[in-house]
Amino acid sequence: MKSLVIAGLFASMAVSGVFGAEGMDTMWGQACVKLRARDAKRGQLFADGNYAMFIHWGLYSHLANRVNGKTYYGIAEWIMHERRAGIPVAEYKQFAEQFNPTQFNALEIAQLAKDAGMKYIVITAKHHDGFAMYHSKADAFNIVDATPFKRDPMKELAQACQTVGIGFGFYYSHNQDWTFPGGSGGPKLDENGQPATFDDYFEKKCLPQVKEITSEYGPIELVWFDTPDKMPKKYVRQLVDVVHRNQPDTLVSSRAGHGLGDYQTLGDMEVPPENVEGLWESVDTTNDSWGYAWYDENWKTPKEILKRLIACVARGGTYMLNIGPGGDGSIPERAANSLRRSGEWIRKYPQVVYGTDASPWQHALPWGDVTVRGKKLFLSVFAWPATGNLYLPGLKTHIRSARLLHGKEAVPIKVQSMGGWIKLRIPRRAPETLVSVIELDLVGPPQVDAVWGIDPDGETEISVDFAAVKGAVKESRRWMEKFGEWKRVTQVTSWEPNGRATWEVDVLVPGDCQVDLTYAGEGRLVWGVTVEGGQSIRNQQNASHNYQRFPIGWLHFPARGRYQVSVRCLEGQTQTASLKAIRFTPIQ
Ligand code: FHN
Repeated sequence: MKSLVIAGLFASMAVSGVFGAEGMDTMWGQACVKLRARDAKRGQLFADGNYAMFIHWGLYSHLANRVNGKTYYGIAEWIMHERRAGIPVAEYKQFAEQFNPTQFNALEIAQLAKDAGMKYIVITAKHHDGFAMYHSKADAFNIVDATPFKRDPMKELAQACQTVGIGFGFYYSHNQDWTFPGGSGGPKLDENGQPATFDDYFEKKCLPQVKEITSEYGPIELVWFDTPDKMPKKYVRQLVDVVHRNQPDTLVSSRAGHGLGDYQTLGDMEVPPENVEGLWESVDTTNDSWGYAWYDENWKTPKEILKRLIACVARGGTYMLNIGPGGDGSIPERAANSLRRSGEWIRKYPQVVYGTDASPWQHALPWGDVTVRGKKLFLSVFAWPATGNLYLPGLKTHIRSARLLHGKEAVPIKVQSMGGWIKLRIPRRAPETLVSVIELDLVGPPQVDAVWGIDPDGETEISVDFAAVKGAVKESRRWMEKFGEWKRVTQVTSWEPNGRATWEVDVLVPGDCQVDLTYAGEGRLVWGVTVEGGQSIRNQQNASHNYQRFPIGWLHFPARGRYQVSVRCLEGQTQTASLKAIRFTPIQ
């Protein structure tokens, strides 16, 4: 259903390093990709299945982020790297002798993905540590030749995916290989003490292995290359050609590098605030790490999984959610439970997720999000208003009918049009504990005025992504919360004396609103908020190095209609003050 005409240019705002840009994101490569008409068949995978399972599983899973009794916090598959435990190559390789994942059960994993509502699995054939999780003839550092396990779990999983009827694909670290001489980050000398080049690694290991994974495991939906960094284009070209030659219907991730991928992968763990054009995916994980970390119990709840999945689908993309099986091959039970529970919901409301188009509002709404199928809108309500009203701003197309869904049952609900808004009369209690769904049947394809409306009954938070900025700098910023755990925001910073961020908002119910600002900064800051042609307020509040919400005061909207609301940073360390969002809460 999604358009295959790709613009594919990733928003190229500056990536600033206020908290210390740690560089890993720069390894993701040029994200600009263009799906060509001849690739339309490949693009179909994303059009039909917006949800997939990512699996990081390797020798690192056996270490689980603990070496010699010391725990390392961050993404566990990097444990051997010098920025983590710094395990010498020979020592790391020896761990293979202890790696015996006897609890691995391919059918159980494939069935879990299916129960979760996922349409295909992408698993690490080889991560940066160079250890192949399949039987590679090109290099003996693999799970069949180097461990007591002796089985090829990738053969078993490829088969299991066919059995349960989902797709299968491989992750392959093509540039970084920390154990093979000449690989990026790998030993500089070969086994004979001779200097090793990237070409050696490429010819002896990388290219033959990519040939293996694309020719010995049946049909592959996707090959997910990662962190191309400075890998020369000629190598990437060869790999992409091999994939397409061996598997003409296979998609290649943009992290192949040099714009040679078929579709765009956003930054790790990134759910974009605005619709993104073209064919894209977001990759995320069920806790904080990709690979198994013994301490990591920070699981996403079933509701959080659904919110992030629906947000990606509503922004026009695909969501791939990771699990990290343990060193024994078992799936962490809490991850499995969250996936199953969210999967039950998807089975009840498949029309919300699969084969849908992006929200015509282009962004989330205060209470949830919207997906589209032809003339039908699906309103996924994450925060059910207890007032009995749900407000929808800016819908211009006439509604033929509105129904509150409860599985296969549907209860008609009343619709009232007022001042360009729709008011839906809903029960005070949500029918679903996770996410309730309202279906709107329209007389034609949805036409929407995508201006932000201030919800009369709840909180409306609007990020600076949607603000026009003058005399200050709007920039995208990424940082690692823990090693490898990426966060991204858009912020407005470096305020000049007249600098301002301005939002257009639509007000349905006149009156007072509490205004809060979310920002980071230093010391105390004085902020001003002004309604053009109306009231101005100002206040001094503290600041924190991390984004926090602070109350500013009450602001008056005298009548129904459109307003320009501007924020300025008036006093204090205005150069480092970094505004993330404004929030309006009508005073009842
Ligand atoms: O370095 C890898 C990381 O270990 C993990 O595989 C993620 C998944 O997107 N990709 C790289 C960092 O972006």
